[in-house]
Amino acid sequence: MSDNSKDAVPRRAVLKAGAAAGLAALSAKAHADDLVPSAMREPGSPMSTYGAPSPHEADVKRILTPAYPDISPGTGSSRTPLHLLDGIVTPSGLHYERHHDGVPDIDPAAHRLLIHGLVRRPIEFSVAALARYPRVSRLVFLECAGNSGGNTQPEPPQTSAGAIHGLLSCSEWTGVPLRYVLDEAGVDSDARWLLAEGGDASNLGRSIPLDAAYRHAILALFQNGERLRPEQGYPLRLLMPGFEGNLNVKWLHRIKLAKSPLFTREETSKYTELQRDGIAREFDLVMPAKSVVLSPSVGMIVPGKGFYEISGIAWSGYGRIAKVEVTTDGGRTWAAAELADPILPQCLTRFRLDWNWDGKPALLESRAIDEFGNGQPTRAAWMAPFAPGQAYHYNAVQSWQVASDGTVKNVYV
Ligand SMILES: Nc1nc2c(c(=O)[nH]1)N[C@H]1C(S)=C(S)[C@@H](COP(=O)(O)O)O[C@H]1N2
Ligand SMILES: [Mo]
Repeated sequence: MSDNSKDAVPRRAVLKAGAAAGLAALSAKAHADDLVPSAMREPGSPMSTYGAPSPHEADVKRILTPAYPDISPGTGSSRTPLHLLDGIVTPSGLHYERHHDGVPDIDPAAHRLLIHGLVRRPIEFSVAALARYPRVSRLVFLECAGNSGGNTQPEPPQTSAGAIHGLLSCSEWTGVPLRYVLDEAGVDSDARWLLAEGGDASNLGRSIPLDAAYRHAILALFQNGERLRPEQGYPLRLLMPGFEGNLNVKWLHRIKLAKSPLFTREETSKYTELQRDGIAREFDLVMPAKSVVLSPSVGMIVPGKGFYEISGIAWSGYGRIAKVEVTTDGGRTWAAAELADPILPQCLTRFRLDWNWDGKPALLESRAIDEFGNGQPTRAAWMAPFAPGQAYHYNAVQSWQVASDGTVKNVYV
């Protein structure tokens, strides 16, 4: 930890202080009964075939934001409650969802993946045939291009960190490198792009540069050790680590090799970035470096001065996170946060910093830098080139204002 912040404190000082005021001294007249809680007196529940979270954690759930609840209930998204989780892995049941026309019910025995277009021999794979190829596993984040777009609105949304930044999750994905099946089909030398199309009612299709797909794409069959969840594309999805969520086509059923992009609906009417000069950025596909403090964040109350751990996540579509700096005084001083292992490319990285709050108003921010030097702009700098309403790929620094009563607000600085 760098010590250029007046607030940086050695961890052992935190531990010595009992971390927080929460450690009540044991009453001298503690009755013997108190040492044998009721759960120690009766047998517990039996085993279950598939476990579920504790009923005491029922508030830890996705934040639903349907786009058109009446006319198209399957269109919209749900967000991961990032602020209620720790570590870097998103439990599968809390992975964010973004569906353009609902979750299809697909029988894996009937599902096929077609590879065609500029190939020597078009092939159709069953899921079982695909599953016989060698597999790889990668722990990577998935982020919707529209994530954090709420912070482009004129007034800062006073909703939880998950509600603002939770179109973001991280899983271990296991599947077959796309290049194995492309090599089976024999890609023509003049192919430069591929179209990936989903087998859902939205007909979602995206053009992807062949070079990047050949090197990085995975035909994902498993998520966090089990088969994909239906919401995440069961039985087969394309995984493009670090690329905007939309390219990670779910319920994948077709890949067509082509010379140029196909200019599908999703990459023309949406997922382009209109600038003030009238020019739209197209095929801006990699998610930029970003970070957010999750604890404390809006909705939490910092219960008085003393020792706290500031904690959050950082990520970059380009590679590994190299550094995260945190300020508690609105940018006058910055301290390097501790980065928790593992630090993987295109993966969430957990950062932590000990903080001794003096009880005065504090302005908390984090800024991440990845291994290639990509960082985060201020909100004003991020907003400058874009036309009003454009909110894709927002990666500006997030500012949280902690008031002296411990309440936390989202602020633009
Ligand atoms: N077939 C299909 N693929 C899709 C989508 C979709 O609606 N249909 N949504 C896309 C978008 S916009 C995102 S952000 C991610 C979301 O993946 P998730 O629902 O597993 O989080 O899937 C992408 N792939
Ligand atoms: Mo998305």
